[in-house]
Amino acid sequence: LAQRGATVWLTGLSGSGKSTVSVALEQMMFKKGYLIYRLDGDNIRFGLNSNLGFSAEDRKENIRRISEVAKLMADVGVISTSAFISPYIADRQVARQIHDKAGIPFVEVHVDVPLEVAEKRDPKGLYKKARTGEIKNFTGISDPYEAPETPEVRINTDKLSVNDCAKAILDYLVEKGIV
Ligand code: GGZ
Repeated sequence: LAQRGATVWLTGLSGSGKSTVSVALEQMMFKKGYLIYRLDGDNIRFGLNSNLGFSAEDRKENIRRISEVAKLMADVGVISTSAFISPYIADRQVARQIHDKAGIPFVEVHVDVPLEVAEKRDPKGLYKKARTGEIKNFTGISDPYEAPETPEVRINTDKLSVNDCAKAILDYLVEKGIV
């Protein structure tokens, strides 16, 4: 492989655009010949982490396992994107430490949109259910989201196009010599 592994860690509210941006980034980098793998709820929460829910404890374990998987991928040279709410600063800090210890680049990306915007999008109707109490402990409504203070990259999917958001991440990776 002519590339080295790295982890792009997207954090943000449900409906902020984490998965959408990581799909665009994946396509962009794949076209340039990079080996890149996307981690998201579809391939993690339905598989490896299917025994976990949304309590603080389960979210912590969710993030820890994902971090270890991303680290393993980077060990073999794969760049991975991880698109999970990861609402707690302490849990993201664990993710970063796992990478730091292994000498693997860890790029935290805050997918930053106001709650009102994410709630208005509500693609799966989950915010509506959270408001009525049908879903408990919903991030941003009845559960906390701790925004990163100093992420490597901050993107606002409300102001930039999906492609421009993905491009901003790629530009950062290039600028820092990560890819
Ligand atoms: C937040 C929830 C919840 C609760 C189900 N809180 O928009 P989605 O649907 O596709 O993304 C959300 C996803 C969050 O899973 P993560 O693994 O990213 O969360 S964490 O990092 O906090 O562990 C949402 C859906 O699962 N979902 N219940 N209570 N999101």
